[in-house]
Amino acid sequence: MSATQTQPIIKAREQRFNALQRTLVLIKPDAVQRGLVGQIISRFEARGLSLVGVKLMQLDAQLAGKLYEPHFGRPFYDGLVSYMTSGPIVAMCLEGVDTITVARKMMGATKPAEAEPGTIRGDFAQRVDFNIVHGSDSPESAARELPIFFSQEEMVNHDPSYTYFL
Ligand code: IDP
Ligand code: MG
Repeated sequence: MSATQTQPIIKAREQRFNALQRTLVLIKPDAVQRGLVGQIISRFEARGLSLVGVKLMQLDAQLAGKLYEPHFGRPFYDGLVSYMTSGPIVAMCLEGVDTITVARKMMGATKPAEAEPGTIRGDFAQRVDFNIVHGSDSPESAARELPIFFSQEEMVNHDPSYTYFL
């Protein structure tokens, strides 16, 4: 039997996984400043979530306010907007199976003191007001948040070969 005959037919990614989901993940200004971008992206790549959009950008108060609109009026809101506009961030659109839940679990609890070791916040952060990453918390949030950061054209459909094994 030739090698090619032992290979199962590789169907399109959407056919292999019937529940592909996209989410927004942000690497916040403190993490960019601390040089953690590569390590954070590596974790998502290693988990098999595919990067379909990525950009470095500087948020202004209007854009940060749009992202955190649900938190408007909270005591930490003004500080949160200052934090998010204090330097560049890296915005990512990640795609995979159950991506929203997987990315949130990988990030760990909002308060880093409660985040398990092995999670991004549990390994790299100490304070809730500098908790280094953002991830959409539900399909509804992802649908609201992704267009704030990415146009349709900026999210690139592709099929990384390694996902064949995941
Ligand atoms: P999440 O980022 O884990 O989804 P949320 O409750 O949605 O957490 O809060 C949004 C962001 O607001 C947090 O990631 C953190 O940066 C900030 N934040 C939340 N609670 C506090 C607080 O008590 N003090 C300061 N900042 C906070
Ligand atoms: Mg949230």
